[in-house]
Amino acid sequence: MKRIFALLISVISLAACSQVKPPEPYGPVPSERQLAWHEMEYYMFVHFTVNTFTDKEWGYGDEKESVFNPTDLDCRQWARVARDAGMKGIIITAKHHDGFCLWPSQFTDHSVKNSEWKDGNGDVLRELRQACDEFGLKLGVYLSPWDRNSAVYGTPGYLIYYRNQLTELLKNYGDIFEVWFDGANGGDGYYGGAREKRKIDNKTYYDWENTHKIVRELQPEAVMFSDAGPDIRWVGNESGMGSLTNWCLLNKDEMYPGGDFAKILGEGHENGKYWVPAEVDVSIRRGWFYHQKQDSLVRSPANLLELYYSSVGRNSNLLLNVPPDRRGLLHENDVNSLIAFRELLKKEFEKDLARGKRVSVSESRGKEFKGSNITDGNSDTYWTTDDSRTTGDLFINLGAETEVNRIILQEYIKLGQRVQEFSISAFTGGEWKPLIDGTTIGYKVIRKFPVVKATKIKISISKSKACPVISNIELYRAPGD
Ligand code: FUL
Repeated sequence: MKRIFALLISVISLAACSQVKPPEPYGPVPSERQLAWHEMEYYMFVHFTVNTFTDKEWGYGDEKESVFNPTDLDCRQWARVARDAGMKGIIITAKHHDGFCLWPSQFTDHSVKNSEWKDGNGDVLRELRQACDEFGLKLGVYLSPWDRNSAVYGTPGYLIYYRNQLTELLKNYGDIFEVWFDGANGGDGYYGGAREKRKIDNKTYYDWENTHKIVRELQPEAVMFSDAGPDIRWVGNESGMGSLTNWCLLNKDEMYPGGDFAKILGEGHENGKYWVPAEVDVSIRRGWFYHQKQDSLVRSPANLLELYYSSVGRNSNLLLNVPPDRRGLLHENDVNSLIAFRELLKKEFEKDLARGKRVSVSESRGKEFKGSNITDGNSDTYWTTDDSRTTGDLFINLGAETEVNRIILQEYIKLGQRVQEFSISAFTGGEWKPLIDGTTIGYKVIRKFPVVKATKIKISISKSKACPVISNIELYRAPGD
C-alpha cells in the first residue's frame, strides 16, 4: 500500500513538473553551425602571401611568383602556438587581393606552384590542414573576392573563376569551419597586364547568393563571414572594439559588403530579422602582413588582455591576426606576447567564485528553471521566469565575505537574445552597492569592476524583450584592484 502511495505521488509530481514548459524561442535563434562558432570564441588569423616578401599590405597583382620563397615554413609551429595560446582554430588568407594562391590552384598560374618554394611542389593549405589536425584546431579560409591579378576581374567570367577556386578549397582540404569573404572591392590593379582601374558594383556584381550556395552544399557546417553575414558579421572596425550594446541580430537584407554601416555592424539591430553575430578581426601588429620594421610594435600581453575584454567580453568572437615572417614562422616577439597573454588570462579567470553557490531569485518558472542553474557549470540548464515577466533578480550567496572584481554573464541563446538592460550590485557593509549597469548580454559578456568584498551579488534583469533566460554567471577575483 505504501509503495502504491509513493508511486502515485511521483506520478502526480511528474505530471505537475511536465506542466511547466520551457519558454518558446523569442525572435531569431542561432543555427547549429553558429552555435558551434560562438563556442570557439578566440582563434588565429594568418595573413601570408607575396606581400610578406615585398613588404606591402596590398599587392598589386603583378608580383613574380618567385618572390614567394619562405626559407623555413612550418605550419606546425603556427598551430602549436595557436593551441598553446588557447586558440581554437586558424583562418588563412588562401588568396589575398593580389590574387596569389597559397595552394596550387589549377585555375591560375599565380600561385605557389610557380614559386621557388619547394620547387613549386608546395601547398600551404595542405600543410596547414595537417598541422591543424595534429594540434586539434579547426581550419578556415579567406578567399579575397577582389583579385588584382586576374585578367577577367570585373567581368562575369571572374565569378566562374572565383567559384572554381572556392570549390577547390572546399573540396580538397577537409572540414572548413569558416569562410571569410572580405569587403574590400575594386580599384586599380594589374589585371592580367591591363594595369588599370576597375570598378564593380558591390551590391550586384558578385551575385553572392549563388556563391553562398556552393559553401552550403560543400561545407554545410561552415559559417560564412562578410560585412553583413550571411552567418557572421564584421564588427565595423579593425581596432579590436566590440560594442557594449551588441545584438546578435541584423537586418542583413538591407546591407551589402563595403557599405557604410560601421555603427550598425557594431551594435546589430535590436529587432533584427536574422541571427548574425559579430566577429572582431584585429592584428597583433600595425599591419595585417609581416613587416620587419614592426617587430618592435607587437601588442603587449596586457594590451591583448584588453582586446579580449573588448571582444570576447562584448559578445563577439576574437579573430587575432598573427602574420608569419619571411622564414614562414611566427616571429618570436609575437609568440612570446601570445603565450604571456595566455598566462594572464589564466590568472584572470583562475577560480569561479560563484560555482556551486546557492542562488535565490525574485521569481522563477519552477524547479526545473531554478536560480542555481546559473552556477552549476552546465550550459544546458538555465534560470527563467513565467512568460508574463520581463524582469527578475538573482542573488548569488557567497557565504563568507569574498573579494570579487569580474563577472561573466551568459544568456541561453538557443532561445534567442532577450536581455535589454541589467545591473549588478554587491551586498557589502550591510548595504547594496551598485557595481555596473549593462545593456545586452547574448552569448557572453565579461565585465570588470573595482574589487568589492561581498557576501552576496545581485544580478537584476531590468528590461528584456521576453522572459529572461540566463544560463551562466561566473565571478572572479582577478589580480590587481
Ligand atoms: C581588409 C583587407 O583589405 C585587409 O588587407 C585585411 O585582409 C583585412 C582583414 O580585411 O578588408
